[in-house]
Amino acid sequence: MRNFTNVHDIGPLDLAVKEALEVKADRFAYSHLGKNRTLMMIFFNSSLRTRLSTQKAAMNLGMNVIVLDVNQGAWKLETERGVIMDGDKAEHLLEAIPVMGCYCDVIGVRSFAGLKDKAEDYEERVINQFIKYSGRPVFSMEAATRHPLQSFADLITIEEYKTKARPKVVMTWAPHPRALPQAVPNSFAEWMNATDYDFVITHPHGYELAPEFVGRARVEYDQRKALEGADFVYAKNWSAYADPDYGKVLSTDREWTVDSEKMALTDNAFFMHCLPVRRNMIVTDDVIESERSIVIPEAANREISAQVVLKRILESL
Ligand code: AN0
Ligand code: CP
Repeated sequence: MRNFTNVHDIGPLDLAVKEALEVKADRFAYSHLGKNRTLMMIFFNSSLRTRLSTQKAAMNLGMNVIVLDVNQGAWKLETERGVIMDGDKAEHLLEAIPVMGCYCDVIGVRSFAGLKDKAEDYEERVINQFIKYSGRPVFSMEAATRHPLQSFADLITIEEYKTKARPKVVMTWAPHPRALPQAVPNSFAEWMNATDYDFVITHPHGYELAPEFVGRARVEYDQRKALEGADFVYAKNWSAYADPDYGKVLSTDREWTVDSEKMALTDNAFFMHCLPVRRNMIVTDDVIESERSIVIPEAANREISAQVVLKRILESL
């Protein structure tokens, strides 16, 4: 595998999960694979899990790691070609990217959607420029439209906890005060659609995701109805995708918060969230603290998904 930006890059999911469980059982089995190889992680946005888990995964493989927070200490980068650079941006991405490529063997990039220009976001301009100009394998640490390391960890987690061959997985929108990208829900839907699970999406009117991500999922606007009999509840906020409201917060209705009354409608479902989560907006304290909450094991699996991806990239060098 050279680049990793979406579900298709990882190949058959059964094999990917099998490899993940092997890595998890012995995470130092490939500790020579990354010897004298350098991972560079570039963050245009904040992170806790992705930063720590990806660095840990690289260390498990014996890699050296360089982390750059572009907004803390690096020159401000221009991303548009043709701009007369007489403003506050001292360097262009078109020089910065190949320079970064000189100092490493693999590049991870986090660059969220700007949520202003849908076409620009959905063309994935930033990560695609890294792929084009860095000369190195590139993987997404959450790009504008997808967060595949998260979705892969989510899949591993569901496979570990499921008790039915074909569980019912419900992704529910939940309220949040700020406008968030669609990357996590898009990506989760993309990965769930590549399984044979019973997959349902529920959200208020106006929060429809792009049809290419909704795919074969059933969309149910009544959250309570959607949750009936669920085996996994995957909560997430996202901003509107549809025009003319792209990137907007249309509702902060706490009627959509996941609470114990909603969880009681499920088949004793596990509660999942990618984190960071706003308590008592997305989910109540009692649900996230309950025995059925698997948000911590889910986060722990981020190390594993990152390690499988890095392992495969290293194997292809
Ligand atoms: C980000 C998002 O929703 O895409 C990152 C989640 C992993 N969340 C926030 O900005 C709160
Ligand atoms: N879930 C996730 O990607 O978390 P961070 O934003 O903290 O990396």
